[in-house]
Amino acid sequence: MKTKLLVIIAVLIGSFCGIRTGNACTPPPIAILTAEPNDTVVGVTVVFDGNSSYAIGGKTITKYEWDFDGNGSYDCNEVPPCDGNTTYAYTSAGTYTAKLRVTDNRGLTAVDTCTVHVGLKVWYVDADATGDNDGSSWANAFTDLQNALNEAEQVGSSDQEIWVAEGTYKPSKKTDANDARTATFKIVDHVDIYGGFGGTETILSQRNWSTYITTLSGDIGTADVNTDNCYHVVTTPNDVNTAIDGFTVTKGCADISGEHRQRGGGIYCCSYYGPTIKNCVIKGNYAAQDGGGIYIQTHPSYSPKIISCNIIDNDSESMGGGIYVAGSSPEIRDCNISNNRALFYSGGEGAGIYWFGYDVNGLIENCTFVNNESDYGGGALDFGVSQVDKHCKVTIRNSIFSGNTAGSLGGAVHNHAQFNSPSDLTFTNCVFIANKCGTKGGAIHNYGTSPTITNCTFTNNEVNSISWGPPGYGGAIYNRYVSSYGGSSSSPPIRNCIFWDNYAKTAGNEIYNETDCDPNISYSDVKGCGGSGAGWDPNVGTDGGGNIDLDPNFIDIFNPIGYDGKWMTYDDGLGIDNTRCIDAGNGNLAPAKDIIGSSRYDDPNWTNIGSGDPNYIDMGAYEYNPYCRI
Ligand SMILES: [Ca+2]
Ligand SMILES: [Ca+2]
Ligand SMILES: [Ca+2]
Ligand SMILES: [Ca+2]
Repeated sequence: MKTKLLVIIAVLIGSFCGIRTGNACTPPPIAILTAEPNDTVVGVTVVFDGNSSYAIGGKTITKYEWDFDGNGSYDCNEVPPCDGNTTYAYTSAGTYTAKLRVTDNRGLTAVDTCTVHVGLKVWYVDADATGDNDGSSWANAFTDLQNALNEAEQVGSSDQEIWVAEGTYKPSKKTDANDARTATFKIVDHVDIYGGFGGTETILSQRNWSTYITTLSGDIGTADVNTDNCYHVVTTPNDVNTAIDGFTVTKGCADISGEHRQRGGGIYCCSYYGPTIKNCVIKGNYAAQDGGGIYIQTHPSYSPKIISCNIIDNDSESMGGGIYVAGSSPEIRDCNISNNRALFYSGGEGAGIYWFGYDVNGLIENCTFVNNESDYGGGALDFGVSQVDKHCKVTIRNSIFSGNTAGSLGGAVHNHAQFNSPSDLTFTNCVFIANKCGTKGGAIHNYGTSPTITNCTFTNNEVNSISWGPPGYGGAIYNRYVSSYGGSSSSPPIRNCIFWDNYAKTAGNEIYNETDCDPNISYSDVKGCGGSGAGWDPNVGTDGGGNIDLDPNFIDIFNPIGYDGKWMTYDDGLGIDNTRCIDAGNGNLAPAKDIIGSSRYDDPNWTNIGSGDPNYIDMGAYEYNPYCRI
C-alpha cells in the first residue's frame, strides 16, 4: 500500500513538473525495501533486498545506503555494479525499523523502511538429540554443551541463552593444549546457561531442575578416577550478569599446587565482577587449597550471587570445603551447605565457607549449615582478615548451624575477621545447635573481634575433645583476647539471645571470656548467669539488663528440625512455649520478624517485661506466635 502511494505521488509530482519545467523536474527515484526473514533471532543473517527500487525518467540508481537498526545513521552504502542486496545479523534483541535510501544519478533520493523483529537466541543442547545437531531446536540440539558455548561466543550477543536438557556433559575445551585436565566449561560473557529441561519445553519456566538432572561432570579420563579429572568443571566469565542455573556440578579436582589449579574444583570464578549461580547442586568436588566446591574472587565492591543451591559433600585440604570467598562481597541466600570438609593435618578451616577479604560487604541469609567438618577452625564458617583496621562486613541472618565440628576453634564459626577495629559481622535470627569443637567455642570462637549477636538461639553446643584432647572452654562462645597488633578484645554485644544447655569440658558452659574480653549481654536467657541484678555471674560478661536464667522450654529439643524435615518452618523444635522468654526482649534491637518470618506477637498470658518498641518481642530466634503454627 505504501509503495503504491509513493508511486502515485511520484507520478503526480512528475506530471506537474513535466508540464511546468520539463526534464529539470524529473521526480526522485522510488525505494523499495524488503527483509527476509523479518521475524528472527540474534545472530541470524537477514537478507535485505532493494532490487525493486527504480529511478524515473530514464535515470539510474547510483547508490544504495542501508541503516539496519534505524538509528538514522547509515551503516553501509553500495554503488553499482552492486546488486541492491545486502545482509546483516543483529546482535541485540529488539524491533528495528530498517531503512534503505537510494540515490539516482541526478542526486535525488528516496527512502523505504521495513520492520524487523529480533528475538532472544536460544541454543539447545540435549545429549540424546539425533537431528541436525545445529543447536537450533530441541530436535536438532547440540549433543555437546561446548558446541553451544562456541556458537554463542562467535555471535557475541548478550541476548542469547543456552538451554540444556537432562544428561551428563563433560568439558573438552582445554585452556592448555598440553594438559587434558585444563578442560573446562568456560561460560561465555553475558550468556546465561540453564539446565533442568526434559527436552520439549518452549519457555524457561517449564523446566524442572529437580526432575531433569543436568550434570556437568569433571570426570574425564578414567571414569570414577578423580586424579585425572578437570581442575575446574566450570569457569565463569567476567560479566556480572551471567547466570548458571539448574545444573549439578560435580567431580572437579583442583589438586595441583600453584596458581589456580588448586582452587575451585566445581566452579572457578576469578573476575572483576562475578556470576549468579542459582538452583545448582555443587557436590563431590575437591580442591587442594581453597574452595572445593566454588572459588570466588572478584573486586570487593561486586556481589556475585549464590542462590537456592545445595553445596554438599565437597572437600578442601585447606580452606573452604564448600565455598572460598576471596575479597568478594557475595550474597549467599537460600542455600543448603552441608557435609563439606576442610581437613588437612589439623590445618583446615571453614569447611562450609571460608570468607577472606577486607572492605567487603556480604550477606548470608536463609542458609543451613549442617554437619560440615574442619580439623582446625570454623566447622561451618571461617572469617579471616589478617590486616589491622580492615573491615569484613558480613551479615548472617535467618540461618541454621547444626552439627558442625572443628578440631580446635569454633565448632560452627571461627571469626578472626578483623583486628583492632569494630566488628562488622552480625548474626541475627540464627540457631546454633549441636556444634562441637576440641578446645575453644563450641559454636563461635571470636579471635580479637566482636560480632553483634541478636536474637540467636544456642543449645547443645559443646567443647569436648574431638581430635586434640586439651581442655575445653566456652560451650557456646569463646571470646579471646589477641595481644598482637596492639591488642584486640573480643566483646560481642549479645542481645535477645538464648543460651541453654551448652557444655564445656573445663569452664564456661555457655560463654567463656579471656581477661579483657567483656561482652555486654542484655535481654537474654543464659543458663547459669543468675539473671540481671544482684545474682548476676560476671564471668559471663557485663549485665546489660533484662537477662533471665530460666528454662526456655523448647518445643522439642530432640527434634529441632521438626516433623517436616525442613529447617526454619513452623514445626521446628527450638520454638518456645510457656516460658518467661516470651515478651521479654528488647524490641528496639530485634528484627521485625523471627527466623521463620513470623511476626512479633504480644502473648496475653505473659506480662511484657521486655523493653523498646515493641516491648513484647521474644528472646531467641523463634517468636512464640500461635497464629503462625500449623
Ligand atoms: Ca576420571
Ligand atoms: Ca521444620
Ligand atoms: Ca512475643
Ligand atoms: Ca504479653
